[in-house]
Amino acid sequence: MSNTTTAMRNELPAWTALAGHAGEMRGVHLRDLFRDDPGRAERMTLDAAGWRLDYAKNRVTDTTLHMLLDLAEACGLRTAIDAMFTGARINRTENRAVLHTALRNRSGRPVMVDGRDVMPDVLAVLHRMADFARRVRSGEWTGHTGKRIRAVINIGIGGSDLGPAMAAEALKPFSDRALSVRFVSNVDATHFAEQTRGLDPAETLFIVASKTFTTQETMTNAATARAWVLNALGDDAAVAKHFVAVSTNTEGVEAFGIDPANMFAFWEWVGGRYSLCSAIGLPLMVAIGPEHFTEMLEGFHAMDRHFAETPFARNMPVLMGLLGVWYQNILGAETHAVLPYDQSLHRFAAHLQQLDMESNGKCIDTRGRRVGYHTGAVVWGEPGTNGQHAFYQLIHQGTRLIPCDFIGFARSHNPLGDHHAKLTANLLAQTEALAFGKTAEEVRAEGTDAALVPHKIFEGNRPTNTLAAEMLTPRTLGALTALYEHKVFVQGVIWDIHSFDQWGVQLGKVLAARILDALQAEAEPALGHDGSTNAWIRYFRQNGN
Ligand code: G6Q
Repeated sequence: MSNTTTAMRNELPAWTALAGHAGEMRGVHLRDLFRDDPGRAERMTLDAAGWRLDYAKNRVTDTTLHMLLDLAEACGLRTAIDAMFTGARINRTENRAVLHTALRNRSGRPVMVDGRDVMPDVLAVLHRMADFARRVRSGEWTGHTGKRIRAVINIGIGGSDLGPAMAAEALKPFSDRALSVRFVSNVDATHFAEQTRGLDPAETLFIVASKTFTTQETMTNAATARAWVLNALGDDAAVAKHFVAVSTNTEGVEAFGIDPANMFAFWEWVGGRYSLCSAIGLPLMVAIGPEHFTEMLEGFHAMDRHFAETPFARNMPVLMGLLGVWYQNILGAETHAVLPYDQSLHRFAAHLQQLDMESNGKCIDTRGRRVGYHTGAVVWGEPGTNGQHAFYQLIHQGTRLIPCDFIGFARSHNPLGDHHAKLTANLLAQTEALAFGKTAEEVRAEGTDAALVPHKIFEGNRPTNTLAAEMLTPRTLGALTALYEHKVFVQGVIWDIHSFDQWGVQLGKVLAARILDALQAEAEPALGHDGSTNAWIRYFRQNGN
């Protein structure tokens, strides 16, 4: 991220002005804002890449928005956006460009990294992926014994799992139902055992997806998968027909025994959590077909263009990012809920958790200083209406401020009876109730017993964004995912942190090694951990299998 000043972000005049403005906004209720300003809803609604965002039900005035836009300017957001799109090495702690936008660049224009256009490579891999996906889907690609492939299992974790797993669920209506596309990520053998239960190895193809091809979980699951196939088929040559790889590490792929001819490449400038449009999307392409995958890329690209070209005051990712800063940094919120009113998006919050929390879960600014303010929010959510019967109580009447994004669609893929009207009615009713609440007078007017009145009051003034598109399609899913990617980028710039590294994840990858040795040692090992960890190692050694 670029740094325009040596002041820490919360010392910028634009930031301190917002903190002062928060005092003026205390006591201002969304009821007042809507009553005093009939044009508010219309003014605070905008359309981009097939999506409509209504941000009128936020605790902001035009003044608040101007001040947030001033903060964006003061933090150099325009320069930062341009730097990302033009291939500058903005991932400075890893000295890499950040170019997931090149993966879905449909403009025909080159994207240069170190003086070289990356687009020919990007398009060549997409072409190979499409050829492979067609062959698997048509039955031309068979297993070792000549049987048709009926199940495709992606083995990968984190960024090599969550994006395609989320999208494969979201786009089920577009998928070939004769082909089962599954995902194994956890090193817990139960995941592998359950996902392969009932499958015939002769009809199963594995995609081993790992940027580094060294990740413990993925390598363990891949070795187990290879043994599962070879035990059944009894011939090492079967690997060629039952395993393909997605990686940046050709040597690692070869060492595993997969022919590099069956490897789909991507590049160091694609971050794991931003890799859905790269070869990491292969299981999704196999599920929905190359044409639908291309439509998804077009949706991503449309939102990329909107983000890169639209003035900030009408820029959807910029506004959503700034509203998040307002709540997390100025009004004291700690979490952010994402609530899709669509069952197919049931893994969307999980994908966003990684995207947002891995990117912006940082406490050191770009100058190496401990920040004096909060950064990434805790992101969470479940599809409505299920959440309404669970945790919404706390959002309505709890003590915490929880900004929420409500996501809905005008049309359902399953227009059964009045299900969809009821689903939509619930979405709208929730945002209305959260904003406007119910006053003591209204509760009393219902004839409520005086002792119960306080319990039945809803304060309201609980902020929400409402996002809607006509239908959940590859295109709208692409645009929605890009919207959140760019929102996360905006916030990273405002917080002056490195959004594209993940040292905490890297730490996790090495931490377990020493304990694994102790757990597996034949003789009683000398334990050099703290007392608690040593005791647990002994417990698992004594009681485990
Ligand atoms: C994503 C992270 C992380 C990564 C996984 C898998 O941005 O870097 O979640 O995707 O750790 O890594 P590999 O793809 O290298 O196996």
